[in-house]
Formats: sequence, C-alpha cells, structure tokens
Amino acid sequence: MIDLPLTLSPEVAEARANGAPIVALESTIITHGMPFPQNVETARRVEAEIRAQGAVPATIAIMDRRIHVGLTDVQLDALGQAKSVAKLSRADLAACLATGGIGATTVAATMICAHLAGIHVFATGGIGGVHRGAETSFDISADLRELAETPVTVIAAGAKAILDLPKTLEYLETLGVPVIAYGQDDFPAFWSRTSGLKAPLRMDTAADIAAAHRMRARLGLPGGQLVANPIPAEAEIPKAEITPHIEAALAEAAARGIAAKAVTPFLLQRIFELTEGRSLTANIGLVLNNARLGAAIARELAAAT
Ligand code: PSU
Ligand code: MN
Repeated sequence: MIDLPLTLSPEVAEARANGAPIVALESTIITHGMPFPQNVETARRVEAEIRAQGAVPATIAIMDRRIHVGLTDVQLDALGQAKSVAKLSRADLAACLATGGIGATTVAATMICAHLAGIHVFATGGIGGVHRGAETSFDISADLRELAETPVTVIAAGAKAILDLPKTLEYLETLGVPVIAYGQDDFPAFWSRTSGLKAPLRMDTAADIAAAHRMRARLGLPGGQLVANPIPAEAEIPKAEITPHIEAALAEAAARGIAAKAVTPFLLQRIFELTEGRSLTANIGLVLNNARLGAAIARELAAAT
C-alpha cells in the first residue's frame, strides 16, 4: 500500500486495521448524477445510514493526485459544488492521478479503488449498462467488464430503463458476472421494482450474498457480484409514468448528438427535469436502501473473517 497513491481517512484506516465492515461509495453519482445541493445532502445521508447500520462509509474521489478513500465534510462539499470534475472510469483513472485535477469515480473506477483499499462491498444507485442502439453505437459501459474483473460486490437498484436491459443481462452473463436479485425473482429497473425480466439468481439474505462472495474467492474466480436491490415500494415511480419521459430524453440525446461519457449524465439530468424532480426523490430512496443492504453484507463478510 506504501507505493500506491492512496489516502485512507482516519475512520477508514481504523476500520481496515480492525477488520470492521466498510462500504465503498462512488462520487460520480454526486458530481454527474444529482444536482447540488441534493447531491451533497444525499451523500451525507447515505454515509449516516451506513454508520447507523454498524459499518463505515468510504466515499471515493480523486484529488491532489491521490485516491481518497473516505472524504471529510469539506472535501465532500467541495466535490458537490466543483464545476469541471472529470468523470473517471477504468480508462481515465491513471491519467487523472498522473496529471492532476479533481476526478469523480464511476462504478468501474470505484470498484478498482475499493479493491486497492481492501474494501469488498460497494453500494450505489444504478450501474451503467448496454445502451439502446448499442448494435450501432457500441456504447456499453465499462462498469460491466469491471464487474467481471474486480472482486467487489456491488449493490445497485438494477439498471435504468434508459438502457437496453435484456442486452445488459445477456452481456453480464457472457462476462460471467453473477446477477443476484435481492428478495424477488425479477431484475429491478431502478425507478421501478421490476423490469419484467427474471434475474439469473435470487438471494433473500445478506448472509447468502456474503457467502457467495467468499466462495468466488475460494474458487479463484476473478470479478465481483451485482446485487440488484429493488427500490422501496413507497419511492417507486410507476412504469407508465416514467416511460414517456425516458423516451423523450433518449430522443433528445439522439437529436443533439450526445455521445460517449456525456450520454448517461445528460439522460439523468433531462429525466430529472421532465419528472419535475420526482426521479431524484426516487433515486435518493433507492440509494439509501442500497446503503443499508451494503452495510448488512459488509457486516456478514467482516464477521466471517
Ligand atoms: N446510473 C445511474 N446513476 C449514475 C450513473 C449510472 O443510475 O449516477 C453513473 C455511475 O457512476 C455509473 C456511470 O458508473 O454513470 C456510468 O456511465 P457510463 O454509462 O458512461 O459508463
Ligand atoms: Mn457509455
């Protein structure tokens, strides 16, 4: 660890030393996924939720050419208001560390950093996936390959219906990534509890998810697990309500030629506007719910080691 550009907060360092449960959190959801000030408020609530569940939160971001694992209140606030923050995935992480600037980590980059810091569990909102029209655009999130590569269990509310969900599931299967629906058979669709697609695996307890994580390590299988945790019923947006807004946002992105890394942030922002903030309320509800499950899984893993 001495050679790595890694700075653990005192709280995270202590938890690491004691083998206490830790839950990693991403920063792209703060900088590119939600507007200020709700982004910072949500990040704080998520951290508080993880502490209340007996685990230590570790929000990850790049600053001053270092990977920061666990941010101070001042750092979190600065990140939430910073203007030109780079959105970092596997491809750009090293470049940002080498050349400087503030970087927010996506699911893929957060998994890499969490693994370097010895953290096995990471809670977020939604993962990137195979975009609609990927057969011509080739737009497939690097998050998917990261799940095949890096041994971190990721808790998300499934993937958004802005993506091609059947193709996303097929691609994860090709990569050998376990996709585990939590407490139901269906793969959840972020704002909606179900996508109408059956998830390949189902588990009903954090203990089972932790046991499967450990078993993959024992078998020498690389890569992590995707835990798809449905949004709480009271926060759900009915499919009929969200679908026209998704279609409108997608049409606009196509008309304006939005491409590459800009696609996901553009769609999230437009859907926020089109739903008059309703998508954000749902997003906050599901992230908190994922933080709770992440803490439970981290506790099970810590108890077994
Ligand atoms: N999906 C969401 N909210 C998000 C993201 C995805 O519902 O904030 C962010 C995550 O950081 C994810 C990234 O890793 O977008 C995926 O970007 P892309 O599609 O460019 O790979
Ligand atoms: Mn993409």
